[in-house]
Amino acid sequence: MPNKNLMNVESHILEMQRLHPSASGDFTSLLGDIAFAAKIIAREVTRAGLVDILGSTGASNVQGETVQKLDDYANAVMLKVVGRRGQVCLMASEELADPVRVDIREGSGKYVVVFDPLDGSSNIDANVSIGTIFSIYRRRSRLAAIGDADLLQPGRDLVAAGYVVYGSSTMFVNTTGHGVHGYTLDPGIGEFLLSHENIKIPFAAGIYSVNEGNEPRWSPAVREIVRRLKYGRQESGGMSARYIGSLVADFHRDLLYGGVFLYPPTDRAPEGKLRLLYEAAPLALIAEHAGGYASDGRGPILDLVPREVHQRTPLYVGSRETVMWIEKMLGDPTFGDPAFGAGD
Ligand code: P6P
Repeated sequence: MPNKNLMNVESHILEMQRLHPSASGDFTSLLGDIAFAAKIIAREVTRAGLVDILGSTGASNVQGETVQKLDDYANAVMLKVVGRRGQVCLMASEELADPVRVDIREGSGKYVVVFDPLDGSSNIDANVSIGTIFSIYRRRSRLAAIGDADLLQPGRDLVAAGYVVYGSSTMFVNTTGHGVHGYTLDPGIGEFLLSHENIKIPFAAGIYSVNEGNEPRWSPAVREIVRRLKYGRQESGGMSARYIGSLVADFHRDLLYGGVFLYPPTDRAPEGKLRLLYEAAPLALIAEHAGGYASDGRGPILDLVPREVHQRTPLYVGSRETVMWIEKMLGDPTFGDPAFGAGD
């Protein structure tokens, strides 16, 4: 095996694809395209303060959220770069109301890609880390009959998923089914170099990440769960609170250090705020392939079959022991109900 420190993302994925003798190279080149798009986005994110790209376009997206100029830019880059070589037949984006069919003049059109081009963009002006999240599914239908069956697939059927975090450095983290690996961008040579091989998330969390400003809007059970995370449970003492309000940055830290990220339902958002297809499912795949777990409070995120492209879901993701405990508590109808004591 060549010197791993000089392994860029393309060659590392190629190395892993050797495990699939029938691989055509489409998958490897698709991931290479996503890495290329990430470098272009990283360049603009890094210099956003220097050119007139900061701030809002004034428009709003399908979510009703103000679209930041960098959102627009990142979305355009992903649409233009990803699948430009015929590997992709269909794309969906947080920034687009409807999916986009890719005109396959040549190539297999074997894959479907869904993405959040720039998550956490409300933090752009404050120079807080933001990120791109993506999922790759295999097309299920004939090219002429592409539709929801190809797009609305459960996370369990993902062939790859990952994110790019634009922070103190730019890091590309993904899984193609052979472990979770992180690649750090060396701007001097414009390459993502393997820096975090085979990431494993600690079994028990030491950090909890949740917007505690929403506490008045949570159920009694969720309030009791967060209270326990803070004050300690039998198995472990209280945890540290870390919350940036940028999903990719919060998730990335919890993945590396061992933590649990929670976005529970509220009275305003009974299905939660985060989107299943291009936020929860790809991060759930990363978490599970790193030894963690992701739940919607009732069961595995990866088993959920989306009903529509922008569907939201509650999300509890991170260290396996802690997320499993949360899911168990939420499954107990008496937990957190004052009439039954604080539960457990
Ligand atoms: P809240 C950013 O807008 C985002 O979609 C995620 O990146 C982040 O985790 C979440 O919303 C933060 O939401 O309600 O805590 O501000």
